[in-house]
Amino acid sequence: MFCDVKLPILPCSLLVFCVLSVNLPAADVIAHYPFDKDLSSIAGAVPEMTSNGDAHVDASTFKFGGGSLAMDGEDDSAWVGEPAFQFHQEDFAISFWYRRNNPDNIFEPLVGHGDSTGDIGYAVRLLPNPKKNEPGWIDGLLNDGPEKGVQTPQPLEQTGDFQHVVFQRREGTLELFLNGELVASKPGFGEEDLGRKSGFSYAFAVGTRSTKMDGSGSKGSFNGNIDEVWVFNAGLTPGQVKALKEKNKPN
Ligand SMILES: [Ca+2]
Ligand SMILES: [Ca+2]
Repeated sequence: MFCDVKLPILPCSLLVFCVLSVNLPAADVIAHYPFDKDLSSIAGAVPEMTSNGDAHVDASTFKFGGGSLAMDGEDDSAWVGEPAFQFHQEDFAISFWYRRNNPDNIFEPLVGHGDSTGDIGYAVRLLPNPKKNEPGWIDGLLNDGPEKGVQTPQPLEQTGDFQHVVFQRREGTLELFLNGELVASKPGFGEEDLGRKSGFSYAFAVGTRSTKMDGSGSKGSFNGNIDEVWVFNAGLTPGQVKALKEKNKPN
């Protein structure tokens, strides 16, 4: 129970409400970036993100709590260089909302840690579909390995509405949830080490990938809005995923 955990670092009533109602294990929350006012996490002892380019918190575009992270697709991103986001063989979960600005059938990075760098990291991104009249893919993967991921078709209405995505490893199985429903899973990844490349360290980044701890090396940029980014060092139950989707929408 949250009250037994006693996390005095959670000042926001939104998080308290969410942790209470979703029954998330608060000790497993590494960060929650609501992007309501700024680039601060309201959970976990992690530093504020830094924005690159024109990326900014836009309070006018999103109803959840008052703001979201807005990016224009050209050199925009936000990142935080913090070891807590580097996983190895443990379970983890990433939860967020995204909305695209245009329906281009192109690659766009969403959220991740050191993607496109080989044996390090995890990522969720949008992939184009070679068949022009069919939707592209939402792709969650480990260590930049195409065979180490799970995919689902992008919703057709994604330029108008925010979509909720959870990508996680739970008891060694990769799982992808779209709008609260489990849409793809693949077992057998409990041994996959996400930090094997010694000497390389990467930041957790939103809207780009391959960003190093000092913010350099960023590749690609998302064109749209991202909101309510959560990172856990544990997998979530289907009920917790659904509750996050339903409850992390304050008026
Ligand atoms: Ca928000
Ligand atoms: Ca820009």
